Amino acid sequence: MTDATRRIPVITRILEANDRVADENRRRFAEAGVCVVNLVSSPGAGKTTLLEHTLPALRGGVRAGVIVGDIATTRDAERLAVHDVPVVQITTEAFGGSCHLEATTIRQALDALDLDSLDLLFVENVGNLVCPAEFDLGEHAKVALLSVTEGEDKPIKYPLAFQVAELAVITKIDLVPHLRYDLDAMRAFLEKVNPRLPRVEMSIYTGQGLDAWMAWLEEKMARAAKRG
Ligand SMILES: Nc1nc2c(ncn2[C@@H]2O[C@H](COP(=O)(O)OP(=O)(O)O)[C@@H](O)[C@H]2O)c(=O)[nH]1
Ligand SMILES: [Mg+2]
Repeated sequence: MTDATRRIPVITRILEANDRVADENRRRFAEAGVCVVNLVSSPGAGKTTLLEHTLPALRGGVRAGVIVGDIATTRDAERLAVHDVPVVQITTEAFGGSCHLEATTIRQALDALDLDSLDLLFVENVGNLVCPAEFDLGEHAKVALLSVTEGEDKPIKYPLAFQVAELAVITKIDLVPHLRYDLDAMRAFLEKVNPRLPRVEMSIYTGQGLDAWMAWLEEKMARAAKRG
């Protein structure tokens, strides 16, 4: 047996253990009536920026909270805490600098949150388009962000992130005129890896796509509430 073949059963066991805790998290979210949205992307695609603009735009008394994962620093939590919502920062440095959040890390973070007082909980995952896609946290939906500065081909290079996601947010659309970027090629690559994936093309700075994103969130929350 090679090292590589020996590693596969170990990874399977890790994922199975993760899934058990994810189911437990899912039950807790359902009991508390909170909708959980997990944002996944490469570093710098715009997850924190999107949350900075989403939190003040929430209407109808929606009570939101955020769990932020990073390898080091509490910078994102500090950026988000000014919006007067509960923010829990997880720095994975303490767990060997893990490149993703796992269901057990979320379970731990929940100790610092009053779930019953929330309607919507965002998870900003560690910046990485690979591992976060593999781990179920018990969330209602994963959202994959992809910025135009990363190139058109990332959906076919990192297909899993776009296959497990329920929405793709293409960020920094305002930068397209400054790049040699083929929007149609990116759209075709996304279509190839997941033909059913809805897409919002967004610019925080022009406001493009923000209404569509807020509408998607509202629908997701309504559906989560119905499921109970
Ligand atoms: N031009 C442009 N820049 C953006 C947009 N969204 C985010 N950014 C910039 O992208 C950089 C990284 O954003 P950040 O939210 O920290 O990314 P994160 O690592 O995914 O949380 C920041 O300098 C943001 O200002 C956008 O729509 N257009
Ligand atoms: Mg961030």
